[in-house]
Order: sequence, then structure tokens, then C-alpha cells
Amino acid sequence: MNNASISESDTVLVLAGGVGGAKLALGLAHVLTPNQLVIAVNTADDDEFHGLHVSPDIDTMMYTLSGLSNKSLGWGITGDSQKALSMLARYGSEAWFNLGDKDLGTHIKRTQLLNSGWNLSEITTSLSRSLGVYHPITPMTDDKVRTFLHTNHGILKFQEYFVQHHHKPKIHKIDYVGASNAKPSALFATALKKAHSIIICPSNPFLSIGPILAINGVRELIRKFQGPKVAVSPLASGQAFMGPTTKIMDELGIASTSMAIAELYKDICNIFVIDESDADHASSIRSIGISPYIRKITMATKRDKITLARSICSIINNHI
Ligand code: FO1
Repeated sequence: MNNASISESDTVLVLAGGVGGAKLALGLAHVLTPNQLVIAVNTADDDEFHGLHVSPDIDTMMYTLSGLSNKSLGWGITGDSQKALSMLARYGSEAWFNLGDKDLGTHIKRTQLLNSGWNLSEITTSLSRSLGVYHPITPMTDDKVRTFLHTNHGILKFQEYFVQHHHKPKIHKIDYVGASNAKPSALFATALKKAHSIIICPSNPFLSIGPILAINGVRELIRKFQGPKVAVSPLASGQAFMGPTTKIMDELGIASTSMAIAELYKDICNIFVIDESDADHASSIRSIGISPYIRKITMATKRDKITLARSICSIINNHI
């Protein structure tokens, strides 16, 4: 296994979903240079609203790294209004997906560029730069992959499940439609081959990380990757930091513990970072061949995010 420190020319590949992923990525962007980081983001939550292509997790990442994000919601732009959406509602359009006025500017620009032949990778680089974000954010793929949830309310598209139905329906199956034929984006594919280390963010394993791993060949490449592979638990004391992670684990018959998450990731990580409150899971995690590290993984403040990012980089640097 790789035991060299992260050098100026090394790339750390980060797999991230929405809010939890963006928090850790913000910390990492303070610790690593743009040349040292590639952030591959889930796009299976993407959808069209009012004729516009919305990429929620990419936007959450761009807004968080640019300092524009609405910190209390975790998504959207701080101080945004919803005048356009209320006008659309007056015209009878569906308005359950809360698109802010400034946020709409992002979706209009993305859609214009898609219509003129740009791919999502090129668009994400261009929009990021315009917002002053130089750490590379890449969609997991430029192909169309969409998460569908099989629930007691029927088969739902991701945003129907998550926002329209407030993630209340019971899930019995998850499909990442298009994933098995999708190719990783160019930046993601290069990072998968050349990265020094890989970090799996504390994002939802089923809704955020699952679609990334389902892309053709990705899980296999990570399985074979020889360097440090760090996953950060999305749970502390059996509770998710946000969202329906533990509810979905219950519904799928999986215990909602950090140990169960380590089991889900055991083929693709060799280091698992758990919260101080889960210290008693360390020996069971070690027993399945993964090195456990106990840290404070809650990221309420910017300082918490940077501290956790520094800590993960030092774990990587010291891993033998
Ligand atoms: N999440 C919500 O819970 N309610 C919303 O109305 C909502 C709107 C929205 C608009 C733009 C955007 O980029 C994200 C938005 N999100 C909203 C968040 C999003 O649905 C989820 O955070 C992710 O897809 C899951 O990671």
C-alpha cells in the first residue's frame, strides 16, 4: 500500500453527493490545492423542471465552495427569493421543487449550454470558474443516469421521492437507470486511474454514493485501487447527520450503524472514519479488514470541516 505523503502533484479523488459531501469537500478545498483535488459528484438526482436541467448535487457543491450556499438549508443560494416560481404557480405550473430566482439563473445557463452541445463536465467547469471555484468539480458521468425508488407509493423519480413526498414512502428497491451503460466523466476516469488516494464522503450510501459506484466499471476500479481509500461514516450514534439514510437502512433490512456502513463499503475502502460516539464499533470494523479511525465527524462549523479534512489527509499520509 501507498505510504507516501500527498505531494503537490498527487490527486485526491473525492466521491460526493449533496450536502454532507459538500461540507467535507469545503474542508478539503482549504487543505488541498486545486491541482490536488478532483471532486466527482452524483448526478443521478438531476431532473428537468420548467424545461430546465437541474443538477442539485453539482449546484450544492458549487454554491458551498463559492460561499454562496444557503447554510441553513444546505442547498440553494443564500438570501434567494422565489418570485419566478410563484409566478409559474399562478400560471398553474407545479411548484413543489423550490427553485430560487438566482438559482434559476444557473439552470437557465446550464440548459442553454447543453442545448448548444456542451457536455455537463464542460458546463460544470465553466459555471464553477464563473463563481470563483477552481477546485475541479466533475459530474460522475456525462451520460444520463437517474435514480428511481420502488416504494409503497409506486416507482418514483428521485426528486418526487425526496422533495415532493418528503422521503416518506417506504423503499424496497433502488434502480440507478442508465448506470451500467454510463462512462465516468473524463476527469473522473483519469482520477480513477491516477489518484493517490480516494475519499468517500459522509453522503447517503444509497442515494448519493450508490449511483457513482454503479457507473460501469467504477466499483471494480476502486476495489482494485492500491492506495489509501478512506470512507467517512454518514452516521454518528446510529443517527444520520441529515436526510433519510437510517430510514432507508431500516426499510432495506440493514442495521443503522456505522459498522453496517463499513460492511457496505468493505470492498472499496481500507480506512473507515467513525465518530467518537461510535468508538465501540472500531474492533468489529478492524475484524473485517478495515482500519478504523475515531474522529469528531460532525461538521457544524467551517472549522469542523477543515479540522476533519486535515485529519483525513494526515490519516492518508500516515497510512502504511
Ligand atoms: N431539497 C428539498 O428538500 N426541497 C426543495 O424544494 C429543494 C429544491 C432544490 C432546488 C435546487 C437544488 O439544487 C436543490 C434543491 N433541493 C431541495 C435539494 C435536493 O433535492 C437534494 O438535496 C439533493 O438532490 C439530494 O442530495
